[in-house]
Order: sequence, then C-alpha cells, then structure tokens
Amino acid sequence: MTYRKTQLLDGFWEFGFTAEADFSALADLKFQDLQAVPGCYDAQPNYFCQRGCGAYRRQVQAGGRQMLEIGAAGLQYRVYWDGQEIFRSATPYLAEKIIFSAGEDGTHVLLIAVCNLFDRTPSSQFQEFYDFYAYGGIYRSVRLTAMPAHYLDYCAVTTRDYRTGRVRILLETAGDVPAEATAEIFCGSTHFMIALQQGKGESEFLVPDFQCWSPDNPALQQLQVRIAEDTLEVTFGIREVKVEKAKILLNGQPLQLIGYNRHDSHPQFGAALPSALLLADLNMIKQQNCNFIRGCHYPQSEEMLSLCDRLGLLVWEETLGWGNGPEALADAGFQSSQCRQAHLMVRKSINHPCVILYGFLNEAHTHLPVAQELVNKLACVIRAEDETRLITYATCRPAEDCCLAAVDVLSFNIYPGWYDDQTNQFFQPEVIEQALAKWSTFASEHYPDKPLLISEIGASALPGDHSGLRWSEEYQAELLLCVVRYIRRDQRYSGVALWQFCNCRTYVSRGAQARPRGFNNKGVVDEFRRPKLAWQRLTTLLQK
Ligand code: ADA
Repeated sequence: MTYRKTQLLDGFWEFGFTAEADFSALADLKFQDLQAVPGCYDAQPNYFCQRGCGAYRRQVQAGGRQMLEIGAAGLQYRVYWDGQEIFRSATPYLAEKIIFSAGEDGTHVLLIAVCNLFDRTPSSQFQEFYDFYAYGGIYRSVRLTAMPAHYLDYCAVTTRDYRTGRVRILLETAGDVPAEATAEIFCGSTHFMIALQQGKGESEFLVPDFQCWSPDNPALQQLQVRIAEDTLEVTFGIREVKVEKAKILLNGQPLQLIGYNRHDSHPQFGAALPSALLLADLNMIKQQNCNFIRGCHYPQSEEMLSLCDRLGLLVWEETLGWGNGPEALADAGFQSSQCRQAHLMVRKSINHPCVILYGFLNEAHTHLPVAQELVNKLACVIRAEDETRLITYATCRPAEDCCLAAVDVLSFNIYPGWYDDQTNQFFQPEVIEQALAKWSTFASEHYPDKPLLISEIGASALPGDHSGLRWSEEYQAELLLCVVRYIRRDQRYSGVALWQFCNCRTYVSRGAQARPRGFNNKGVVDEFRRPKLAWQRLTTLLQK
C-alpha cells in the first residue's frame, strides 16, 4: 500500500513588496522581509492597507510529479517553480490543485507572487465596491504532495438512502490513466472492488455499522480507496437533505436553521484566520445553540468544513461575488470564472456532510433578465456535480427578482429597521414583524413549494453605545431578538442567518452606507470577538 507523502509548507517565507505595482515589478523585487503563510501582508503593520505586488519565496525539497495545493490566495497570484511560471489565478478564496513536474530530486525554489491591486474589468471576481476588505496574501495553507504516475484525483461519497446507509461512490483517476484498472474500497468490515474504465468508475454499497450525521449527532464515516500506486482516506457522513412541502428536511425532519453569516476576517490576520481562532469562532456559534453558518461571500476553507462536520454545524457554501451588476453578469470571463468556482467548490464540499446549501452571486442584479443565463448555468454546473444538496442565492430584491425559478430555496437579504426606514431613532418591533410577515406571505403566494430563509438581517452596533438609539448595542440586541422570536413562530420560514457573527473590515468610505472605523459593525461580537449585548441576549434566548 502506498501512502502519499505531503509536506505542509506553512511557516515563515521570505517576502518582498512593491507598492502600487503589478506583476511586472517581480524582476526587481528585494526579499528583505519575512511573512507568515498563511497570512495577509496588508493586515500587517509594515504594509497596512497597501496595494501592490508581494512575493513569497522559500526552498523546498522535492522531485518528480508533485501536486501543489494552495488553499486560497488573492487577489491575483502567480506561482513559479525554479523561476518558471506554473500557474496563475485571479480568483481569491478558491482552493487550487496544481500538478506539475518538479524536476530532479533536490532543493528547488517556490515563489508565489501576489498582487492586490484591483482588477477593474467586468470579469474581475473581486470588485472594489464589495463590502468586505480585499486582502492581499496567501489566505490558506500550502501543501506539496509527491504524486504517483497514476493517481486518485477525485472520490465522492454521497448518500443514497440514509435509513439503510446506502451510499454511492464515484472515482476518478488522473495522470497516466490506463484503459482499465481496479480500485479497492475498504470501509469498516466491507471490502470490494470497483472497475475503472479510462480512469472512471462508480458503485453503491451499504456502509456497515453506520450512524446518521446530524447537528445533534455529527457521526462521521471513513473509507479507504486503493489503486496500484495510490491510496486515499475519505471521511464522509450519511444524511439526506431535501425539500418537501416548502420545508428543508434533514433525515426526514424539518430543519429550523438559526445561525450567522460569518466572514473569515480579523484585524490582525485579515482573511487568513489561524486555526485556533477559527475553532474558537465555531465553538462560540455551536455553544450558543445555533446550527447554521452562511459562509459569506466565498468558498470556505477545507479546515472550516471539516470542523463543521465534527461540531455538527450546517453550512451554506457560496462562490465569491457581491452585488455584481449587468456588465459582469453578461461578461464571458466573469461567467466562466463563476462556473469554474462553482464546479471546484462543489467538488471540495461533496464529502462534507455539514454542507447543505450551495449558493452564488450574493445580491447580484438578479432582478434583471440579463442575470438569468448565468444563474441557470451555475445551477446546472452544481446539479451536474451533486444532486444531494440544495441550491440558493441571496437576493436583496425579492419582489423584482426574475431568477428564483432556478433555486430550491428562497433566500432574502432584508434590513428592516436599518436601511428601510431611517426615521425611527428607537427600535420598533412592528417594523421587523411587518417586514417578516410581508416576505412570508410573498413567498407563499409566489413560490408556494420553495422553503424560505432570511439570509441576512441585522443592525450595526458600536460597542459601548448604550443610548438605545440606532447604532447602540441595545438597538441591535432588540432587533435581532425580535427576528429570532418571529422566525421561530412563523412556520413559513425555514430559518435565518443573522448578519453577522463578527464585525469585519471593509472601507471607511462607502458612500451613503456608513462604515465607522472601516468596519462593517453589524457583528454580534466585535472584530476581536468581544461580545456585544446582542450576543449575550441571543445566548439566553437560544438556550430555551
Ligand atoms: C448586504 C451584503 C452584506 C453586507 C450587508 C450590510 O446585504 O450582502 O455583505 O454588505 O449588506 O451590512 O449592509
């Protein structure tokens, strides 16, 4: 049996930076500094909020066929092996696998150049107007694995019947693929073969001694796949997610999702969250009795999904996007990048039982017919890969939206009591109740078969303001409590993702939308995770 040899390349890399420069600055760059990988250089004091070209460099011992995995980097990056470019990306937050030939066994130089200047073309995946900070850096772990000539490229295990533990396993191999090969599967006391034709094969089997996965019992299963030269360990869960009579059912039981939108964001680490901080965030959310996280507004890390599998938190995964308008939606480059993101996001998520919803295009202009083509394409890309999860996207114009026929679940971003009517100084519960009642009736009238979520709702609170007026901790707490109480009462709702778990860095000047201190201050905990009143009150409410 052959196990893969993986080197985790996280640590301190040599670093050089030129402000206001693009990749053309690389030739003259001096490596005078060190940066941590994962890390965002523009969250660090030396380069705070600067834009330009940064390069990370280190030596690596390797040879032959290798797979370089970059968990995420942005905004754009290029990868060089001994000075030769082997990959380039303009999609931050997307995990990439690069298969390349590392040459002779020995010491080589790996350089990842990152540019955080904004791409202002319509095909750009991270536009300047997004309401979260566009960090520069290597956001997630980097790994290098020696690959055999013929290797296991993809293994998806999806539930066919959660009552009997019947699953479907799909295999794909790559590299020097023989016309025929055999894969062996070991799962507990079960052992069987799958015939591979041109590197592809599939089968169904019963998982022995299984327990179903759910938030209350996050039971995970394991299997091992072996081909002649390669072995892969796969962790998966057995559970069913489906829609019936406008409800989301998990293992036959209706779900009531209560949780948060959560950004990977911290003032000191940017979008590169250390593992301990990630675990602390997820533990807080779980221990508050929430069961749901919307991973806004980009694909989540492998680490985050594995943790949610283990803790029993349900996840909405979505492609990177924010308020994209007609120019982007119609742009061939934007479309193909979104489709590639969706494809890779699904393949990365498929064995994670925590993922129940796939989303895309947060608050895009889906009220315009021009959006229909891309929405339909994305739904097709996702369904072609995985029919065991539900599709949604968050719209902020539900009544005018013209793409909702494509989704399984309706998700509305609404801000009653915040953006809707700015005349009230103090919190007025009827504003929230009337808005939630209105959208529940709207959904029943127009989309009677589709479950309904509130995918964003909230209010800003500046820590220490106890005036009770807008922007105070009291105002936010009362608003969010009112929302949760209402959602629990109104059976039309399948749940809510409150906006948002923690304050996240954005930009001070966002036109009419005030962003004091350069943060989106709607977190129920601040950017350092210090609880606001809303956190405390929600904790008490959710214990009941
Ligand atoms: C939108 C958007 C969020 C955030 C929020 C707000 O709904 O989806 O990313 O910007 O508004 O705080 O205004």
